[in-house]
Formats: sequence, structure tokens, C-alpha cells
Amino acid sequence: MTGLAEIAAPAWPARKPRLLLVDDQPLHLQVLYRTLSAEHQLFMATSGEQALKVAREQRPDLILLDVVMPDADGFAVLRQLRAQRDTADIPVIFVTAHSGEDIETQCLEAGAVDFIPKPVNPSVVRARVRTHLTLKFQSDLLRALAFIDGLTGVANRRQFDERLSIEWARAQRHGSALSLILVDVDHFKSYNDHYGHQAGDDALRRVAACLREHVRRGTDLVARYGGEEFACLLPDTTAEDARALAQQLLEAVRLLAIPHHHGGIGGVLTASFGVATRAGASRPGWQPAALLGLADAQLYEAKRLGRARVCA
Ligand code: GH3
Ligand code: MG
Ligand code: MG
Ligand code: MG
Repeated sequence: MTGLAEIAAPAWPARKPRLLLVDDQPLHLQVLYRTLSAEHQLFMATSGEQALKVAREQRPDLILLDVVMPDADGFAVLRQLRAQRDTADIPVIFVTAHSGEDIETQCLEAGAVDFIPKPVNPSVVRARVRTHLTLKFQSDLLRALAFIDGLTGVANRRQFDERLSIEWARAQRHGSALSLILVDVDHFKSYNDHYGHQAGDDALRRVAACLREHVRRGTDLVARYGGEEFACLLPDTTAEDARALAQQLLEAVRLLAIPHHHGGIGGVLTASFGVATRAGASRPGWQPAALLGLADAQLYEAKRLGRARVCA
């Protein structure tokens, strides 16, 4: 029989799960520490203030939070965790000596995922921590998968659209440049027709890996935009630099030397590139879709001029 732990296993990271333990009484922290230190990487805080600081800096996977503390109580800490983007999704288990339905309901309604009464029973703590970590890692995995293209492993269209509007707004705020390269594999229908759909899939994977290898800045994004089309979003990149990068990509795809003897250009698989840049101040009605439209028009021009080239 397959147990829950085995089903959950793929979502667990190779590292030790990271827990933040918060309690104003060192003795209580010690008990939790002894209970959890073998299987977890632990961070500790003895006040609400400190808990918020450590949560922001260390991004734990789960927080065990005392309710009654002299400075900010657990409820206040939870509210502040939820209000900050970096910490909003970290699950919190309340640990408190107060017992009774009221306090338990109050904790869950405040947004805690669970409630553990003091004095704590070590095996109950371990079991509940394990359950909530499993849920956390599963939801992390699902969220990651929802933004990744299944065939090539690069970002999917959803992630691209989201990042485009974020980067667009950022470029608008700072007056910085934002460039986009659209990539479309040439004569790919005939590639599929002659080499088969599997080989077509392999070729797309290799092209995606090649783009990712050459589009390297931490803030850059390579995405699969559609069937055999990719998009490279390049924040803080001028038109000139984007065009140069597109030229490199053109060569790099050619150098993959994927044979295409049925309509390919020079006997290998190639791609066409359309480049557009949003530079400087905004214009009225200037929307993220405009950048896509411009890059698409350049791509169309590259196709019209014979493919395997960059238009900018
Ligand atoms: P052009 O040079 O004008 O871009 O011609 P093309 O043949 O590449 O363009 P067209 O849009 O006619 O054909 C795109 C082809 O890409 C057709 C489609 O079957 C193929 N394709 C799209 N997605 C996938 C995929 O996930 N896997 C495979 N193997 N093929 C795909
Ligand atoms: Mg306390
Ligand atoms: Mg196409
Ligand atoms: Mg094509």
C-alpha cells in the first residue's frame, strides 16, 4: 500500500525543513527545540518583534507561534506576517497554554493552520509539524508547476504574462528600458512532418535550453509563448543590447546543428527573432500588449525577409 508520506515525498525538498519557533519563555523553546531539532533546521525568537524579523530574513517553511507574549501577541504577529508579501504564505501553528473551544476557534479564524495546546506532547508536535510541512511543500510544488511549461521546463505563458505586467510597471516607475525578444522556430511544421512529433518535441526542448543558457541575467525570463514560439523578457536592457543578444541567440540555435533537410535553412533548424524595446518615459495608452505587438511585427518582418534572422 502507498502511504501518504510516499505520495507526498516528491514535494519534499532535499534539505531539512526550516522552522521558526517563537515563545517568550526560554524553557518552552527548549522543549520544542529538543522535540524538533533532529529533523529540522530551527530558528528561534523570544518576542513578536524578533519573530517578524527572523521570518523576513530566513523565510521558514512553517512557524510555531506562542499566543501570549508581552510585546506583540501571536495574533498581532500573524496579522503582520500576512500583511507582508515575503511572509504572507508561511503557515503558522499557534501554541498556547490557553485551552478551550473559544481560543482554538479564535486561532483558526485568525488564519493559523493549526493549534497545539501547552504543555506540548512531543510526538503530537512532530506529527502535526510533518502534516503541515507536507501540505506546504505540496502547495509550493503545485504553484511552481502552474508557472512552468511541461515540455521544455521554461516559464509558461501565464508566468510570462504576469512578469510582463510587473516589469512593465517597474520600467514605467523608474523610466528604465524593457526589451522583449520573440523567437519563432522556422519551418517547424515540415520538421514535424518529416522527423516526427517526438523529434519535434526534442528539438523544442533543445531550443529552450539553448535560449536559457544564453539569456542569463537573474532578472531575465525565458518563456514558451506558444507552440514553437518563445519569448525572452529583458528588464533594464537597451534596444542595442537586446538586438545583440538576439543575434547571439540566432547563432546559438544554428550551432545546435539540429538537422533539418526538408525545408530547413542550410540543412539545420533555425529560428527567426523579433525585438522590441520600451525606453524612457511612458506614452498615453502605452500598454504591455504594445511591446508584444511591436516584437511580433518585427518577427513577421524577419519571416518575410527569408527567416533565420533578427529584425529590430
Ligand atoms: P514558419 O517558418 O513560418 O514559422 O513556419 P512553421 O512551419 O514553423 O510555422 P507554422 O505555424 O505553420 O507551424 C508551427 C508548427 O509547430 C506546427 C505545429 O505542429 C508545431 N508545434 C507546435 N507546438 C508543438 C509541440 O509542442 N511539439 C511539436 N512537436 N510540434 C509543435
Ligand atoms: Mg508566552
Ligand atoms: Mg509560429
Ligand atoms: Mg514557426
